[in-house]
Amino acid sequence: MHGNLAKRAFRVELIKPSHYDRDGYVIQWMRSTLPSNSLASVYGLMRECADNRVLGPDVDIEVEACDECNTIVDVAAVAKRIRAAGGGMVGLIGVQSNQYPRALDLGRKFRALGLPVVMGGFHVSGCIAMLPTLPSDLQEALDLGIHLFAGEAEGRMADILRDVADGKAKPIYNYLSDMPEMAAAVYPILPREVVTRVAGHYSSFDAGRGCPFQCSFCTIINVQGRKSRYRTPDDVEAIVRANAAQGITRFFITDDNFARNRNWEPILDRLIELRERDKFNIRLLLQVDTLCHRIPGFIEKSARAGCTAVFIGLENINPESLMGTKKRQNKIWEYRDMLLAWRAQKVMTYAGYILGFPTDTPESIARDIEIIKKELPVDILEFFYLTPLPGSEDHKNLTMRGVPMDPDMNKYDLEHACTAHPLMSKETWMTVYADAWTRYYTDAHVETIMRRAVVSGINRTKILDSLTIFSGASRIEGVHPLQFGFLRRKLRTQRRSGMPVRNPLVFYPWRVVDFLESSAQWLRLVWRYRRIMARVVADPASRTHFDEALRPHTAAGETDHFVEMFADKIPHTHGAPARAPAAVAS
Ligand code: B12
Ligand code: SF4
Repeated sequence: MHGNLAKRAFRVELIKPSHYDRDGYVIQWMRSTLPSNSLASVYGLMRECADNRVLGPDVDIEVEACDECNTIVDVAAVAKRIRAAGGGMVGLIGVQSNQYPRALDLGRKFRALGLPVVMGGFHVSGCIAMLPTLPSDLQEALDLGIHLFAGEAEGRMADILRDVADGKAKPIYNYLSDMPEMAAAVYPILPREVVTRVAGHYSSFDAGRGCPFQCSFCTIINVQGRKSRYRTPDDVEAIVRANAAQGITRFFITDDNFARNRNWEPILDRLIELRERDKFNIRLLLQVDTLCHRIPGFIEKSARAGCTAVFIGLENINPESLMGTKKRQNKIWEYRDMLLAWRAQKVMTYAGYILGFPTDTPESIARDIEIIKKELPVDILEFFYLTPLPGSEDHKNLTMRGVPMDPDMNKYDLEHACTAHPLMSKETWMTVYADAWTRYYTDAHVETIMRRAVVSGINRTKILDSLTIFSGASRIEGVHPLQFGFLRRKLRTQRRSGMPVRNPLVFYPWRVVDFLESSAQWLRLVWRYRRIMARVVADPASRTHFDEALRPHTAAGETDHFVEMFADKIPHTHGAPARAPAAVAS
């Protein structure tokens, strides 16, 4: 068709940067455990530009995507491919604050080779949305000639590509005040060879953006807004069909709060249809809030649509802490019923728990974790430091007040103390964080979780794998389970700028010992947990297992220990239980 035209190519290399571990090596694996939806979103947009030949009928736009969490970035090879095509650009995709130093290191290398670089993601968007002036790290990128993109790229990508191809790209593209509609927007997609680098072959899409709540530690509401924007059931069906055509039917729906997606029901109805009528073997991972059980039919339909696991923003069980961060929607007296509702549908629950609220002390945290173990039927608990993430109200307030915060963005991964705590020293806070994993994942409690899973009919392999990963990732690999993968890679030459590349004679022996030590620890953990599971499965009592956490609160006349514990801290809001404070609160 275009036979008479002299063909040219423009090559777009999309890289989702990872970040550095404490030794300065890039955190990357043979297989990562979670997909990058930012990468899928930008890839989808670039593919559309390629299909529409936005640089002219004679220009083939070639697009390649890589997630650095599971793929090594070879800077020289990328540059060679772009040069061989006759031109192109590097896109640094979905760069979070903790990934910013790594993104800048990569950007610096590509700029030194004379390639155009465009960077987008939450660090750029969050800083530009919330701070009165450009922070020095963003200025550093501009000084290197990196172009910054703030806001959402749906409907904007063609303009950017044309600007870059014409050598007229602007230093900053700021679309923060103009959020695109999501209905009929181009959807996230990745080629099969990129998806299969994620264990379990999970792909992803966001069924909507925006959250109505106002948590002060959250960046999302300041970048994507508080109004619910959502995809249509037709779009969601198109996403499922496009992925299924390449053999992918597992999805992480990345809405921060799918329960507040105003279109949740038609979307789930369509997924149910695809599953039950058209026999697509859909599996879903969702993120929801603690009030989702109040939405009639939400949990049941999620399960019918293929949901096998949910991430829930529990955050804390102390009402004082929740109020302090404006997380007013979290009603602790409803946590158990909410968790039981998911359990009734055989859905596994992961709950995030934040450590370091202003009133937290080592004693209160230890007490609260013990309460959770006894009172809440949650499967997996994951811990985070309360962190002033750039883009959040907390970060803005601390910046305006001149409160010191750690200048190293690599640490803003929710696994480091980035600012002072009013009651705990940094060292104490760090000990509390490390202890939290040990305190929750005791063998005794792991066994209880397995017994609860067996009696509730939750998939045993899934619970065993999740317990192993969440129990071991932080303690063995020194990374949060959300950043975990299988078979850690550490490249001698890919070290953080400013840290010396070690001599091979020093590096390789160190790495061998390092690898053997962690492998031995993993083998021990896997073996131990498998034995516990075998014991639980063989025990007939497991099939009738019952404990306090499995008792519904709604049972008439039951004493609610969990609520009593915090009775004096529960605000008198609508629907809150009015109870006398516990006589002794230890
Ligand atoms: C899904 C998700 C994950 C997934 C997958 C990561 C991913 N990025 O897809 C997982 C579970 C792995 C994850 C992990 C973490 N996450 Co996360 N994650 C999200 C979540 C909920 C959705 C991401 C998404 O798909 N957004 C939709 C896309 C389309 O938006 P986007 O990334 O901004 O991209 C758009 C624009 O920015 C722009 N754009 C982006 N890049 C580029 C590049 C170019 C060249 C151009 C032109 C445009 C462009 O175009 C895109 C389309 O509009 C966000 C919150 C949110 N609502 O975004 C948090 C979020 C990004 N995560 C966050 C954090 C802190 C983390 C963790 C560090 C901590 C944690 N344990 O949760 C880890 C880090 C580990 C890791 N390796 O990523 C923070 C980052 C805040 C910040 N200032 O850095 C966020 C904002 C949530 C929050 N708590 O505030 N996360
Ligand atoms: S519920 Fe989640 S997404 Fe919504 S404001 Fe709070 S932290 Fe942000």
